[in-house]
Formats: sequence, C-alpha cells, structure tokens
Amino acid sequence: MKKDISIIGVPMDLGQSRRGVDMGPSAMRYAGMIERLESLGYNIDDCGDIEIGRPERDHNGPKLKNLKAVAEANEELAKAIDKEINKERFPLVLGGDHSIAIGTLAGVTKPYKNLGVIWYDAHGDLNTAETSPSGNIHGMPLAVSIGIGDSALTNIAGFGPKVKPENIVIIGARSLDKGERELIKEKGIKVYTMHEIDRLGMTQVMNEAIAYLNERTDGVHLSLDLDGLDPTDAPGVGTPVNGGISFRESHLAMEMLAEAGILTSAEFVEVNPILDDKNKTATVAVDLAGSLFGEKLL
Ligand code: B3U
Ligand code: MN
Ligand code: MN
Repeated sequence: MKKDISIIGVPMDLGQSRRGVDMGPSAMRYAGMIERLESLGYNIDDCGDIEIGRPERDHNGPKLKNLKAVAEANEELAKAIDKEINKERFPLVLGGDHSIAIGTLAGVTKPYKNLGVIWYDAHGDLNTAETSPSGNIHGMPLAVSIGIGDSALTNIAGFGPKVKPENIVIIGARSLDKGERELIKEKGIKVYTMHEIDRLGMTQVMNEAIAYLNERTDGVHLSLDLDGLDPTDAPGVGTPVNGGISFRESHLAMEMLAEAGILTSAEFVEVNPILDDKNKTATVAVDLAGSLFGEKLL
C-alpha cells in the first residue's frame, strides 16, 4: 500500500436524521487515528474537513431529505479526493453519515476503469427515493454509485455510473429493504449476509471476496460503516442492528485486506459520538484502521 495517506474529514449529518454523526471525524481524530497510522510508518497529511452547507428549507420533500446540501458537499469531497489521488496519495475519508460515499466514490473511481468496492455494512444502502422507507440519503449511496437515483447524485463529478454492480461485495448485511433485495438479485450484486459469515467463517468470506475482486478489478475501495459491527462492539451508530460482525472478525477481515494489498482507498463512516459509550466506536475505527494498514500482533 502507498506510504502516503491523506485524511479527509466529512462532518456530514444531513443524509440521515440523528444528530451527532457530524462529529465522527473529530471523534476518530481524538481517538488517535493520525498517530496510529504515523506509528506504522506512514506519512500522513490531514487535509481537514469538507465544509457542509446549511440545508436550505427543504424543497426536496421527504423522499430525498436535504438533497441539495448533500449533493454540494459530495461534489466538494470528490474534488478534494481527486486532488490527493493526483499527488499519488492514498485517500482515507472519515465520516460523517454514509451519504458521503457518493462523493468518495465519485473521487476514487475516476482513475480506474474497474474499481471494486467492499461495502462493510448491516444495510445494503441500495435504496432509491421510491424504495426508501425513510427518505434518508445515507440509505442510498450504493444504488447511486451504480447509476440508480436522482441525477443530482448519480452525476456527481460529471460522470456516472461510478461502479459496476458485479464489482461490489457487500459484507455483514442483515437489514435489507424489499427494493434492495430486488435490486441485489436483478443486478447480481455479491452479498455475504450474516448467514454466510456464520456459516463459512470470516476467513473463507474474505478469501472469496478478495479472490473475486482480484479477478475483475483494477483497484478496491473499502467503505466501512461501523454499524456493520455488532452494537455491543460499536454502539455509537445511528441505526444499530443486532447480530452483527464482531470486533475480532472485523480485525481479521482488515488484516486479510492488508495482506492482500488490494486497497486503493478507504472510508470509515457513521461514527456518532453522542450515541457512543466513551468514544468506544471511534476507538474501534482507529483499531481497525491499524490492522487495515498493516499493524501486526507479533
Ligand atoms: N435501509 C434503511 C435504514 C438504513 C440504511 N442505512 C442506514 N440505515 N444506516 C433506510 O433508511 O434506507
Ligand atoms: Mn451504510
Ligand atoms: Mn449501515
């Protein structure tokens, strides 16, 4: 992996309805993200935070909440990432709610024809304005990245779709809405639900996921939603779902990704310090980043 990492914070909370997730980047910095990666020998440039606009009175209606402000912030994020990639640096994005993956993917897919995506999440994030039960854009970024959704989102950075459905692997899913299940089947998206993780074990899941992506992609982005983990290990998230991936399984997954050396960008999202227990979830994110960037136990 590249030895130069650029950290970009995105204090976004407009893609969902619980306050506090805008403090995620600060919480992860406070939990020692930069120092941890520096201790592994990386050169870190903290680029600071993307500015998030005030939502003007919501003209978008309840189906795509705060559409304009979310789209604007994602345009800025895509530009910031593009700048760091042009400097040959590895982009590490700290969220913020998961709607920021729209801008991250817009920025990181530009240099790749065939970017792969690992979506580590309890949810599919494959909703559209029509299928969403909430109208929250953080439940839509993966659909947007394959070109399905409002053009203000699918066309960020002036092109789309960003990712091919067959280049996506979802890991940890256990809360999928009806429209999401249909889209997964229709588009042939590879999903390891909690059932497969229990049945096969994380080792086999990651071996298969890595081999699958190695075969067909020219770079891989990890989008890690902390709610992919079990709420006992990561309580500081807006939409916890029981029966999730353990801290230990997650470490193993990160270590296997580090060994495979396939990652070209990453993001950690949905850390909400207000809902957290003494910054536990941000600390988990920092611990997982340590493993992801090559930390060894011995
Ligand atoms: N699928 C639901 C809930 C949800 C999605 N992402 C999160 N929660 N974090 C929705 O609102 O789209
Ligand atoms: Mn998510
Ligand atoms: Mn989620």
